[in-house]
Amino acid sequence: MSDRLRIAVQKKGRLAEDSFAMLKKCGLRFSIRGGGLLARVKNVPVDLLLVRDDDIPSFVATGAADLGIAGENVLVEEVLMTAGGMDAVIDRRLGFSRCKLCLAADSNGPIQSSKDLEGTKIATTYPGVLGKYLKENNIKATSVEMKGAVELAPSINIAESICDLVSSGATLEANGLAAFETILESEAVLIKSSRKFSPEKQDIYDKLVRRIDGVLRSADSKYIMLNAPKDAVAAISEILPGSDAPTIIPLGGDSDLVAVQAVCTENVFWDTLEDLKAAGARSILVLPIEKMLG
Ligand code: PRT
Ligand code: ZN
Repeated sequence: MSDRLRIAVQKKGRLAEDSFAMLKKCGLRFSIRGGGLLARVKNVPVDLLLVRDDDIPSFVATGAADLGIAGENVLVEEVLMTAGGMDAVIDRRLGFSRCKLCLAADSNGPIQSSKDLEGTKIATTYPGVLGKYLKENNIKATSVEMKGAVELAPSINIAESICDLVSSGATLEANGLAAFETILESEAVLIKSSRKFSPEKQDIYDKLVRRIDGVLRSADSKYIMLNAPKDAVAAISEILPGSDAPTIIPLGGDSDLVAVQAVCTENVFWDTLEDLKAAGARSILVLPIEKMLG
């Protein structure tokens, strides 16, 4: 058995580019070319299995892959649609490919809330998640499974409403539809099974997830540098969002001023900068952080 860690990722589609970008930020060097099923990472013992997103949870569950990157929507759907469930769970949320699975209908039609769904037909590519929602909410409606172009279903009288993924909302709007309920919020997730890795694979996994966590943390983190009078440092430290004790450096020449530097792990907004200025901070710089290893 190979001691290379195998990660199933979407070959082509909405998730693919961001999944590759995330792995590259983790320092993995690889190139995706041609129609190959496997891409070998050059500098780390990892192989990428390039597949359709719907297959990723079952590849992880059966051991064809050690890890997978897929939409939470796909994981939840595949688990619900597999008799007896599936040995695949979320290991980490990855923060990209955010979308919502929504119920939507004609913006001027008779269906304006989930109460109006009783006795109607709902078109979807997510019969598992929709079925669970209907059951839990005790709504008797028929789900009509489609493979795509769900947003067209109401206009061609296949169903009165739809249950589909929404990100910007432009597709719904272009089809005269409006979302009236969100039944699942989704983002890309790292998927794992409960099987134990060999010590070699565990080692590769530990290193990889440490880097993923670093990439996730640095995405929102900023490095703040500013000058301030010594007696304003305590007030300024209070305002810095999500930072540990800042580094205080005396400034040559002017004995009253110090330089304050800190890593902020939460978003730094213009409001925060204005608050810092009001507390006495000057020459405030906010810098992006590329990598972080705790
Ligand atoms: O070929 P393969 O099976 O691998 O890909 P696929 O065609 O099944 O999936 P793909 O590439 O379209 O999407 C992959 C994953 O991206 C999904 O499972 C979600 O987790 C995530 N994602 C994020 C989205 C969207 N946003 C999204 N907007 N997936 C699909 N959409 C579609 C939606 O179905 C609708 O048709 O985009 C349209 C709506 O977009 P807006 O921006 O107009 O609202
Ligand atoms: Zn798919």
